[in-house]
Amino acid sequence: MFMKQTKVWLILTIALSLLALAACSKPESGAGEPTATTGGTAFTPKGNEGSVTGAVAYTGTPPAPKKIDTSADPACGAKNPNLTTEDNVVTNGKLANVFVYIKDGTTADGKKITEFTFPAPTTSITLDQNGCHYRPHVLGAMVNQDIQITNSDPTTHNIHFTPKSNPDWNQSQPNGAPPLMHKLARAEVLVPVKCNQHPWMKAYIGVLKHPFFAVSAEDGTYTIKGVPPGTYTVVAWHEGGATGSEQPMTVTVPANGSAKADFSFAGATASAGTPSLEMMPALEFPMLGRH
Ligand SMILES: [Cu+2]
Repeated sequence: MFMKQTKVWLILTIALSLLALAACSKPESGAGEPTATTGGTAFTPKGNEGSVTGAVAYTGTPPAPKKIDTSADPACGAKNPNLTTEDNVVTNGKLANVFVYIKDGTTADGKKITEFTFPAPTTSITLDQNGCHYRPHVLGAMVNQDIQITNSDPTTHNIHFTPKSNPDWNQSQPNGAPPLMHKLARAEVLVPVKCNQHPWMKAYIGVLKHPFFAVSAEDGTYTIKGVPPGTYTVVAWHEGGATGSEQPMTVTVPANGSAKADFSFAGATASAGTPSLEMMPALEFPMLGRH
């Protein structure tokens, strides 16, 4: 009799524990809530961080930027009569708008860089619609970082994020409307952004769980700061074709030092790497991401 009761209580206790576990592991319904702090170890700088730096070259003759026909919206032509395509911004053989980021690797003390967690920055990044094109054309954001979208034009834009791992999102923003805010809960390189009013408008946002990314400037240079010493795969992404092209490179960042990673692109495809078919959910762990 006593044994029987104990058994019943035992079964009940196990059942209740399982129920409690199930409740805890339910996906969060509060979209946009910070997810960067779940799982993994919080990254703590040790004061010996270094950097990855380099320049992105464009070999050969880049295709000349094409003039964009803005006649569909006279306000665009009036404000920006010489609007041109921005897929290859080349100055003296250097390529701008290349998104360079740490995709993978291990710190000097043997920890996977992808297993650290980082809080989303409290500062927002801004994507401006100005002269009927996006400024900047390529930008990076951290998971759950606020992206502020401003309209500096005397016309209506309808910004449209078209991600693969994050929800589709679009908003109309008339002239003079307050900034829109948006954020992406999952890592994705890169999220294409378009405008439903002006089909030529394009921007790309690289979204990562860590802050180790940069975009090449007009002189092709970039610097990724605050990188813990270690050996990493650094990837340079440049738009073109359906999903852009990627070039990986292995670098070792010394303590308090700098690793150099120069890249070179040519034409529509990368000269060293191969065109990438994956719009990679970099550093994205679907199972963890659901929590
Ligand atoms: Cu627009």
